[in-house]
Amino acid sequence: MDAIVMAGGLGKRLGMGEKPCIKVMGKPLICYVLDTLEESKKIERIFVAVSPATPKTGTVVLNNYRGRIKVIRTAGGNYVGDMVCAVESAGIIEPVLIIMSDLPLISPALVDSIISEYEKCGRPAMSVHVPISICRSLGIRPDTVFNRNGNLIVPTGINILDGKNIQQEQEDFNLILEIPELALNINMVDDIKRCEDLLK
Ligand SMILES: Nc1nc2c(ncn2[C@@H]2O[C@H](COP(=O)(O)OP(=O)(O)O)[C@@H](O)[C@H]2O)c(=O)[nH]1
Ligand SMILES: [Mg+2]
Repeated sequence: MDAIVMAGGLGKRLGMGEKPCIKVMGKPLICYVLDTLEESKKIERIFVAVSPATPKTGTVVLNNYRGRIKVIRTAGGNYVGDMVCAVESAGIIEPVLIIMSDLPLISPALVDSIISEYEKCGRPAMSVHVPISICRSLGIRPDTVFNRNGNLIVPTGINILDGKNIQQEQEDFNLILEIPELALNINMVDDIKRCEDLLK
């Protein structure tokens, strides 16, 4: 399966410039997810969707992953629109993993197990969530919460969609995993410390 890393956000909440390039334990944030994807057995091609808000990120990717990872320039300011544009410009007509650049704790084994769950779920699309209890135990206040049959779940920023119907709404399976590493994305300055503690 191919993967697209979304990396064209404004990073306003963090306020440290281009978020995918900030250093976490000396390494650019986006490199955590890129290294993980390169090590995942089930991932084939990797693309990064940057925007005019993240020019440096494109350079970091091109310099560190010469020829192995492609950079796609999207318009920015519209996550879903940019995602559709990235899938189309990559020419992907199969299921594709869409992941955010600010998830440094995900392991290759976790990516592979998410893809295995997708292969079993029987739906064209799958979105990965954590129960809200995981966020609470880490002291994180989530941006978005959904109520699924009385259970509160939080989207993690990992989706699989069918590339050939990327313009259409797709029937979505909610995969809910009780894995703290999925809950921690870097949005605020405090999240960097939380992350470094878990990486150590
Ligand atoms: N290409 C693209 N990426 C985006 C867009 N919005 C957010 N992203 C990326 O998606 C990830 C998650 O977004 P979020 O945490 O809201 O990022 P923020 O806007 O930079 O705080 C980050 O890696 C962003 O760079 C967008 O409009 N276009
Ligand atoms: Mg985020």
